[in-house]
Amino acid sequence: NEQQYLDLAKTILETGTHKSDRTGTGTRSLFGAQMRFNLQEGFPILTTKKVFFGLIKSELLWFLRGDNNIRFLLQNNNHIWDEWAFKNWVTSSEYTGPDMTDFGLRAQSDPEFNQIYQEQKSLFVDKILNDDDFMEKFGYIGEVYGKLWRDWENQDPMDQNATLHTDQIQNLIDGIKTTPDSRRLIVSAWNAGSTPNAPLPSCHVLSQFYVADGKLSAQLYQRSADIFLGVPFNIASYSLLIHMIAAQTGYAVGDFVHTLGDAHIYNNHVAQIETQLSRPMHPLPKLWLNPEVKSIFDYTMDDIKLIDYTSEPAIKAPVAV
Ligand code: THF
Repeated sequence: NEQQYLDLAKTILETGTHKSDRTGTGTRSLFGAQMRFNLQEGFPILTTKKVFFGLIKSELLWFLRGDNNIRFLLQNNNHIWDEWAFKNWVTSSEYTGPDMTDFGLRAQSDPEFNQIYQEQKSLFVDKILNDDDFMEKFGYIGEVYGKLWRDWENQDPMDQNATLHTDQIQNLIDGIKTTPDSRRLIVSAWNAGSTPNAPLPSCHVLSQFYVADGKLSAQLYQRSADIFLGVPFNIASYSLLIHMIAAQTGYAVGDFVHTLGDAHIYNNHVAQIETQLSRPMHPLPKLWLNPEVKSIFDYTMDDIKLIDYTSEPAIKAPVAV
């Protein structure tokens, strides 16, 4: 439950190594940690701060569509991936607007720049929503999650001229139904040939599903874990995925095991997490899934609901780009 998250955050604050990072923000970091959430005890969304479940739903539905273009997210008012597509745009030769070098860092320290940046970003968002050619070219976030989950492409080792297309989610569902004891119920979001060139290579790299005692569990290996902003989303997202797959394969829900590689708290999230650590927890909500939905790929926003979610207020923090 939530206490494990709070304990981990406290351990990183107290014992984490001061470590610089790609974004130039600076972190306290610890390598290797694990949390285990028993999904029978309630739905593990944090209650010590408000976590926006609508954003988690639309992001997961976006992955399940096999969609790697942010337009769907924008149509659902979800802006958590904007920065990555925006980065592609402003570093392309077609961009002729004001200089956006290091926009993530500069937006935090320079209010004048931040205004120009916000303007450019909202122009960008409008264009992704309304211009199909622009969307095709600059809404794409690379060979990560959705694309790899639903349509992993590789050359057929038996036939040089053929390309294989693999739907890992369909294979996972079929595998759970036909061979629940299998130790190969794996979904990979890391294609060594292409993923490292994405604007942001997948953070949740690999998950394994497991069936025992009539319950479906899953473990995620996450290579890089932004404890304050990302991890609360990742916990809820994978727990929701387990619920959905369990519903589609006829199992009850078991555990979500969350294994972290570089588990870090950004220096500009320290005050926020300290506030959070001082707050009380609330009882966990329950998840409702529409029982009429007969395929993992048919869920819509309205088919997924949290019941009785009460939490402490949201806490704002800048996302490192
Ligand atoms: N980049 C970084 N630095 N951390 C991440 O966790 C992360 N992600 C995804 C891609 N890049 C990342 C995006 N996931 C928020 C939450 C999840 C994200 C990105 C941002 C966020 O800012 N959440 C706010 C609310 C935002 C809003 O209302 O629009 C929050 O308070 O929770 C790891 O998957």
